Amino acid sequence: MGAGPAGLLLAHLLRLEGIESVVLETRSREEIEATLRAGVLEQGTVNILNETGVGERMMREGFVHQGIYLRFAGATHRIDFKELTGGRSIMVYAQHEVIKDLVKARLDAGAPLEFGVTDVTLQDLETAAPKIRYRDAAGALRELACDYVAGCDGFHGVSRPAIPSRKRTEYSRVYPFGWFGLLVEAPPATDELIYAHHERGFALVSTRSPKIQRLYLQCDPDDEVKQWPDARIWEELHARLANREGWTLTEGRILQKGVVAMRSFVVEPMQYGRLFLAGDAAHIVPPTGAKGLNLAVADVRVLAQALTAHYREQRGDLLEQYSATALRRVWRAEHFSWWMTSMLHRFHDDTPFHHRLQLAELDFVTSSRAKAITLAENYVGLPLD
Ligand code: RFL
Ligand code: PHB
Repeated sequence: MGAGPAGLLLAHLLRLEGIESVVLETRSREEIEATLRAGVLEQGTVNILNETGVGERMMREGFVHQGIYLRFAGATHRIDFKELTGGRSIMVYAQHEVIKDLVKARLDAGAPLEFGVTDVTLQDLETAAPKIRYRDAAGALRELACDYVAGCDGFHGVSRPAIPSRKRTEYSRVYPFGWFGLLVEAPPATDELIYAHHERGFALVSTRSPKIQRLYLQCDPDDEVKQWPDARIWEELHARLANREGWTLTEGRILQKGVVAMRSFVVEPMQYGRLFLAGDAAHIVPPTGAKGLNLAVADVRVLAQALTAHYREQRGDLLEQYSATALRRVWRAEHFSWWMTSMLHRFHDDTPFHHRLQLAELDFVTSSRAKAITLAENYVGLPLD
């Protein structure tokens, strides 16, 4: 269920093991290939895409970054991933490009992937013969008889609610701010991402290509795009990214604007009968740590290994352990994302005391090697095994 990174990659990994699956997606191919979301891939994510034959365009068009910048109190400090983690780095390559690569690989292989399905319901999940009922793009009613159902249908999908509420526990935190995301036609302003702490709120400078840059500004979660005319956007960005080093942001034509809500969320367990949840269907992180897509990839890697052990070796133990195995990494990423978010954003109830605590934390992260390693290890991604 779902042709996001989780569903498409799971289907790809299973196909390479000779395990059949059908991918169902409510949206159209055009829509999923055009939705702007994540941009940062961990080393482990990059390795999986390369090892399974879908990394070629990423290696050609993506950017390898060996660090990030933290900017606060008008000064810029580099966190050197390569040096702090023994040579690990990240790849800046847009999520919708990963989606395009995975969709193409699946269609080229002639494997089933249906777009535009509607009225999806899950049946008999607690039995050995679960079913998915849906309407296909032509409007015909269909029923799929399955061995297993992978709920990779994102935070607003039908999989998680298909688990009876008494059988699941949900943990959640909604932040009192959002991110205003922009796509700008301009050359890169920086060689690596800049995460900026400022009393007017957080700002982030990321990139997409030599001609297109991705910028984010902390905003009110209820803000609408019309409240942010271009002049206000540039004024805020320049103020929040101000520095004493002579660096300036390159302005350009704004191609796209949108508001992103910020939340932390986990459901436990990530399994009910023959339904296994993966990715945003099971957990959400605020984007500050760039972990969401990478967690989806880590989940489906564990799930693909467990399903492979089941079909190849008739071993059920890995499937039984799936939720516990995945949740250990999920909670680590939840903590990291919450910590980055808390350190870098302005909160409603901010007091001068709280602001000084954030600066003390940022000062420590950029002066203590141990603390810098903690950030770097988490950002590049902990080992997958
Ligand atoms: P997705 O990508 O939401 O895909 C779920 C798919 O399921 C479909 N669907 C259904 N299909 C069938 N039946 C149904 N009933 C269905 N209901 C829904 C949906 O149409 C959709 O196509 O979930 P998935 O695969 O778990 O992937 C998760 C990631 O998309 C997400 O975690 C990241 O985008 C989060 N994220 C980031 N993650 C990173 O690792 N690095 C980043 O730099 C990063 N930056 C971001 C982000 C998310 C952002 N937004 C917009 C929340 C930046 C932003 C601004
Ligand atoms: C992005 O480029 O979209 C991006 C980068 C880093 C983040 C979140 C999003 O933490």
